[in-house]
Amino acid sequence: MTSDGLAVQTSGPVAPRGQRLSRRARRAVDVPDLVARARDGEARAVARLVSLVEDASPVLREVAAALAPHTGHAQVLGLTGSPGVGKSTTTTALVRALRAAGKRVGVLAVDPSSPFSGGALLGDRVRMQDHAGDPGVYIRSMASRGHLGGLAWATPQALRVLDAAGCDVVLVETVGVGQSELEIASLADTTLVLVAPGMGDGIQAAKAGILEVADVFVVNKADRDGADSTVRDLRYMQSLGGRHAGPGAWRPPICRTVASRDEGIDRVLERIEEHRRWLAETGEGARRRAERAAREIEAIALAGLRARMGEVRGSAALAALAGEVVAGETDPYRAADRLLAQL
Ligand SMILES: Nc1nc2c(ncn2[C@@H]2O[C@H](COP(=O)(O)OP(=O)(O)O)[C@@H](O)[C@H]2O)c(=O)[nH]1
Ligand SMILES: [Mg+2]
Repeated sequence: MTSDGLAVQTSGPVAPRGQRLSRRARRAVDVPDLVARARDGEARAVARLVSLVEDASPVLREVAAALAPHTGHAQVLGLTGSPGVGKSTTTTALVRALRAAGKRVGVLAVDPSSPFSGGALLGDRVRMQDHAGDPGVYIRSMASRGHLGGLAWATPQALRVLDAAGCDVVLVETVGVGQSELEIASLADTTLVLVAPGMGDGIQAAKAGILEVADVFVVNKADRDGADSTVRDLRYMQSLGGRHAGPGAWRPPICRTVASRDEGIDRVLERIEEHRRWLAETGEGARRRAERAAREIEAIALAGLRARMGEVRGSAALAALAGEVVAGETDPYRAADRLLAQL
């Protein structure tokens, strides 16, 4: 927290996970009060709730239940792309424009690649100070701390907090490294894929399947040489088809921006608005949200299953099954079925 109460927090690199957890666990939490204060726009309460869900606090379930009735309002925008392409700069510019339009905005900066090095996050944080003191903006940097399914697990929960706190738009920035952009695409209503000239991004994009996740392409750093050929590369790859082929399909527009000078940002917002309307008119928006919820349930169920498997490990029941397999009395598949049936 900054002294003015803005929810700028960099978690993860600050203290080891265990330490944070135990310190928090010792403090009693009045969840209904916290949620009420968050809904009143109290940044401190919002930050606390995000910490609770991020740390998988014992009150996580109570928090999730208390938030549920207040969610479903926020428009979620994902920004992804290679490091250095200008995601944070674009996020800042978008926040500025959205604030000018009177929207309440949340930002989640997720860095799944570096749980311990705070460098990039700190850079984000400093830039985001542009918005320090503005009570209509919540900003949160999250590190996934390397635990299994970190991004998949914590980010949707943090999104719920910002949604329930009354954000009209939540921007989620994540480094485009393989799996994470797929995760972010499933989180977001609209996914912006950023590329920049001279980074070989066009080709990389095709390889990483980025074409599939983009709803809007942003060619940032359009002040640099090569922007035209980057746009051409993207157009060419689009012409090769994919999920965007066919009548009524959404064809991701390509926008040019100079985010560091706020150029082209209004166009990007117009395209996002067009996509929002398309999502509503075609029912694709509802479908995406349902899929998002299904994946979330799946992830939580899997985590539960994994935890129970942990309890089974070393148990007499498992030892007995292992004995049967060793003795040739059963095979490992049937043994696993029996184990699952017991869970
Ligand atoms: N020339 C130019 N530089 C930019 C532009 N947008 C961002 N940058 C710079 O590119 C660098 C990386 O930007 P950043 O937003 O941190 O990228 P991120 O890693 O994708 O979040 C910073 O030094 C920015 O100032 C732009 O439109 N033009
Ligand atoms: Mg960044």
